[in-house]
Amino acid sequence: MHPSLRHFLLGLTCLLGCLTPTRAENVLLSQDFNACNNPSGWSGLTSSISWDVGSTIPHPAALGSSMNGTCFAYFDDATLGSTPLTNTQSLNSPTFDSSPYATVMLDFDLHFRAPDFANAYLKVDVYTGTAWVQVAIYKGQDYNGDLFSDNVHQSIDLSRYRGSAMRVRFGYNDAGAESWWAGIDNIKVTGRGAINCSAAQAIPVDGSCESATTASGIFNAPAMPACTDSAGAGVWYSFVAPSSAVTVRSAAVFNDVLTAYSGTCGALTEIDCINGDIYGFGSETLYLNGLTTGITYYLLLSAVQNTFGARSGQYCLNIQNGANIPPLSPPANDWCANPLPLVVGGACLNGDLIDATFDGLHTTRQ
Ligand SMILES: [Ca+2]
Ligand SMILES: [Ca+2]
Ligand SMILES: [Ca+2]
Repeated sequence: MHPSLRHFLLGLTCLLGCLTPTRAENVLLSQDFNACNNPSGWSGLTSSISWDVGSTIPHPAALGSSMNGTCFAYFDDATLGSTPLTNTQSLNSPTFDSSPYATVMLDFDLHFRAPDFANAYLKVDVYTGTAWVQVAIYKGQDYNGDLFSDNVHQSIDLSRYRGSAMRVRFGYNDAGAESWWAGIDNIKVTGRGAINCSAAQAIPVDGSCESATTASGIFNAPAMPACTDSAGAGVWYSFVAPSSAVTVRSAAVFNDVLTAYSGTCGALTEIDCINGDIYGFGSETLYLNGLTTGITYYLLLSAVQNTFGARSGQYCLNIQNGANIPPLSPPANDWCANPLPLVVGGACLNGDLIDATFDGLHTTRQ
């Protein structure tokens, strides 16, 4: 069997095993409002007609309900009455740096009551460093009921807007009416999959499969890896060698390439690289030997760009202690000397090709 088939099967196994992967996160912004005051760095909480922080809101129709019993940020348009808001009232986050990460996610819990006022809305914007861009809007229905205890978790991909001066804001607009209210809690922005060596994510050896999504068009490496002539969508990881040998395995929706480096980010030395599955049907496995125990090494997972298929996307990566993990386990009839007998007229014979080796003989017609 061609080695690429084995890689494919191993990759498929990894993908299946990656259904509950780890998502080692870098927390770029986190706010739960549990201090019950205006958090440092946030704006839009200081005027009489603004967002506020509390464990419930003043208006009696809210029945003293809370999102989860802790303080949260809210806009209480019911208490403000029928006077229209002059502008969308925004709750603004401080600035954070999301530029080193391929995957940037915004998570928060949302309550929004507005079914009687179809044009009232709550929107979420992100600041790219040069402009505000709307990434979500909620209007025309409750999220997810009348009371603050009726709230929903939201997860929004901000990756395409990454930048060194990112901000998020939550804007409330009453559509010129006496509308209801909105609540926000547990705001978190996380980054995964470093696009620069300097932000490389440290992953444990013998840990779970590390999963994220690469960024199309971004490849920051000192040189083209030796085993390919095409590379993009690179993400960086680091690990500390537990012994002289480890096995690195990746599986991706794109044609992946694995490259290992020693040294430091400013002075990297490529020590090995693999693109054994050159068409990207399966996965890659990189066996590293001759490592120094206790030393940090770097890994670059990148995508071939000049063949068919995806140029970027989701992947899973893990490292195991020891070389050649798992060892080959070919079927009993791997070699011509140990054939399984086929009986003419007999039952269908079942088997598999997993870990079978190639004898080197080709058929004359293909
Ligand atoms: Ca809270
Ligand atoms: Ca109003
Ligand atoms: Ca490949």
